[in-house]
Amino acid sequence: MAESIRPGKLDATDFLQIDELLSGEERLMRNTVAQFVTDKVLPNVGDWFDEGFFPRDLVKEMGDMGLLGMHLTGYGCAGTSAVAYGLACTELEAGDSGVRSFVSVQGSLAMYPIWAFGSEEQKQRWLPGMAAGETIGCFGLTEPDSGSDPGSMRTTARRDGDDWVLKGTKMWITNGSIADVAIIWATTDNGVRGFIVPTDTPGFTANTIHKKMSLRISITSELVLDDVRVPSDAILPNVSGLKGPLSCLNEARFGILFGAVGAARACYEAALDYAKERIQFDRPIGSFQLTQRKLVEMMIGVNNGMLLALHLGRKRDEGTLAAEHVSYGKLVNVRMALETAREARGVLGANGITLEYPVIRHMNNLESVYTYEGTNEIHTLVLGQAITGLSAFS
Ligand code: TGC
Ligand code: FAD
Repeated sequence: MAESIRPGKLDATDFLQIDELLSGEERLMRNTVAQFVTDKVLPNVGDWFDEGFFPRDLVKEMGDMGLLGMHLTGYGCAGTSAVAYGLACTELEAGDSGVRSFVSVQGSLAMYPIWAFGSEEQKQRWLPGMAAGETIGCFGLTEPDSGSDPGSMRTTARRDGDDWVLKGTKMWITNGSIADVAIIWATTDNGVRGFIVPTDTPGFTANTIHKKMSLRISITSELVLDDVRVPSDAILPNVSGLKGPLSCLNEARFGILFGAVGAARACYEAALDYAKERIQFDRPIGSFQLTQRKLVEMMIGVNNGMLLALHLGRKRDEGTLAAEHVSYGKLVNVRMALETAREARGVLGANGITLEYPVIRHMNNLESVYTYEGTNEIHTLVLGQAITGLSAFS
């Protein structure tokens, strides 16, 4: 039997010492991304959010660091483990969900379908530039009247000679107005198919969506496809049906279930620091029982969220992760992060509503994260179906 259990001197953030479960290589990579966020994101992110500014200069830097399509192999991609990809998402989202969103969309939603379902020529043509951050991609699945139910999409692709002609509107598309290439999902006579569409193709327009109160450093756009003509080799040859886009979503949702822990951690740490220094009634507010309960709940959420993410990440690397596990992680960790952000906002009092502190920025961002990549309700129904065998989607 080991030595008796004694009180320990524990880290306020990594309370469960989850760091011990990471390899040296994973810790090194995590620390490198954390340093990048500290140096390049945190000093300006409040202003970027205020101004609705996307820091495009970071794209090339993230490419140089191997963060774009990092879990893919070959074609200039870093080929890291799933856990390493997840940990990078945690650190990026501790900076801002918009930075993690860029990386998710570029790597998991734009590069992954080419990597998984594209021809060799398509992979050679697109992936190296995308991995380097020289070519920006976006993913067009959602439409104005087709969100949670992408099977109801109206965008069509019809054959005309050797070409395909795409018509329809995509909505809420991350990176849309800055993308060089769009992965567009459209219905054909043979079901849903994916198309690689250069955004300078005649008939393709991207309109930036303004007045967002969430993900303000991320570009979100409407894409209009007005008889966009692409050659026969623009179609992704190796997948048909909704499982094509839904497989891409598994990859991006995996990044989010790690990423959300980063946003939650940033909010918890801001609240903890504040609670130790803010004096009311002649005492730090952190000395009040009600405040301590809030901080403890946040700390538990962050630690449990990281354990869950790491467990799912290890399963991904072993090849035993199911899509329903990803739904579990996205549902639980995003909900935890949003609850943590709201609680932290309260602990900061009036200061909690300003961009001088990170909390309200994360809180507002997480409202989008709660909705995109499958809403809280959709993932609940995925789990409901998994445990009952009964579908409640419609
Ligand atoms: P259903 O009939 O169940 O399935 C149709 C086909 O798809 C397969 N499938 C999956 N394949 C891979 N991964 C999954 N997770 C899959 N789920 C289902 C299924 O086996 C079937 O294949 P086959 O071969 O039999 O044809 O489909 P359904 O129409 O009932 O829909 C199920 C539902 C509701 C879960 C799905 O539509 C869904 O996930 N809806 C949510 C839509 C969504 O998440 N949209 C996200 C858009 S992209 C985005 O938000 C980017 S945000 C930017 C950022 O990440 O930062
Ligand atoms: P709806 O589907 O209309 O849902 C509205 C409400 O009804 C939700 O609460 C939902 O959970 C609930 N609901 C729907 N169906 C059911 C049901 N069967 N049972 C119970 N409740 C239900 N999409 C892309 O394709 N590419 C992108 O890059 C992208 N980026 C995005 C970026 C941002 C900032 C945002 C906010 C969204 C983005 N999206 C993107 C779109 C996103 O995926 C959708 O918003 C999401 O899938 C939900 O669709 P919806 O907004 O149309 O809501």
